[in-house]
Amino acid sequence: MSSTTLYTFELSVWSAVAELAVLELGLADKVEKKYVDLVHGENFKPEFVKINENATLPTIVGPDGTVYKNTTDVVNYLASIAPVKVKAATEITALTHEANIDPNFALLSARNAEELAAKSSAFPKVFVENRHAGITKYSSTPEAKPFEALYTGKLAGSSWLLSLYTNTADEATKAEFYKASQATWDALTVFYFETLPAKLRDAGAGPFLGGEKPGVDDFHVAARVAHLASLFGATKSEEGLEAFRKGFGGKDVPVEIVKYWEAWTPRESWKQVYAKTLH
Ligand SMILES: N[C@@H](CCC(=O)N[C@@H](CS)C(=O)NCC(=O)O)C(=O)O
Ligand SMILES: *[C@@H]1O[C@H](CO)[C@@H](O)[C@H](O)[C@H]1NC(C)=O
Ligand SMILES: *[C@@H]1O[C@H](CO)[C@@H](O)[C@H](O)[C@H]1NC(C)=O
Repeated sequence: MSSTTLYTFELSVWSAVAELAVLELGLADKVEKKYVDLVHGENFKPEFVKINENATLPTIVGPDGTVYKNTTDVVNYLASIAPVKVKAATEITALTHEANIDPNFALLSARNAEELAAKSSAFPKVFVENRHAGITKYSSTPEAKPFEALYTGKLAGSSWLLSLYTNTADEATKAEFYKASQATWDALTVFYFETLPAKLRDAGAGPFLGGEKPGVDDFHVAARVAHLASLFGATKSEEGLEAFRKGFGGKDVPVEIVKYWEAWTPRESWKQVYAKTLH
């Protein structure tokens, strides 16, 4: 192996972190991208699970065969080989990955029956169904045998989601799901209205956490703000801030977030990564 391979997907929030990093760090010529269709559960193909036993994107296989299996490791590795030097990760990177603000759970979350019904006739339903079909298919192959624990866990999770999304879950299961969803949105509200604005203020003149140009923290944070806007229905960058305001019930968007959005959206990297749609 001689090149660096990035396993990625165009609708994946965490893959977008790696894709922004590749472009901002001047690595586009050095990194070969391979697409893994998460919407159809292709990340659960045993061939991919052999590479990353967590079956997640982004994943990088370096020239010496070393595998970087989570977003933090992937981006830190990219920064370490880049011709362009940027500010290294701080605790902000870890904050963006806290389990209580998981963006992929936020996508599927529903705080009440109305929200669940709405999502059950939209993209989240398609994702839940196809992903479940993918896990079911790949888990039953002989090649899946060595990874039984992964498949058993993923199948349990996806069966639970499917029961909610096909309205076959019992009342207690639904109530628990609504509660978990509410907790995630409460935590997201704190993150976007308090934690992140405070970190941006502490960063000084900015406009990025990394200073005049984006640093490692900024790749993680940028993908999260883009993803949040998409959860609120924005597909284009121009719609992002209004979607953000409406999505949080009409509360003014913190000025730090407005400035941050305005600093990112004109950049070439952002325009390329979000060319088709915010995600
Ligand atoms: N902690 C992991 C999370 C990565 C992750 O969950 N990625 C999503 C895509 S944004 C994924 O691969 N999901 C696979 C699935 O459908 O379970 C990281 O930081 O890389
Ligand atoms: C794999 O997933 C487990 C459980 O979520 C997590 O603790 C572990 O850190 C993950 N591995 C990597 C390389 O991120
Ligand atoms: C990423 O993977 C590394 C190596 O397996 C692990 O030490 C680290 O805890 C993981 N980080 C996250 C945020 O999952």
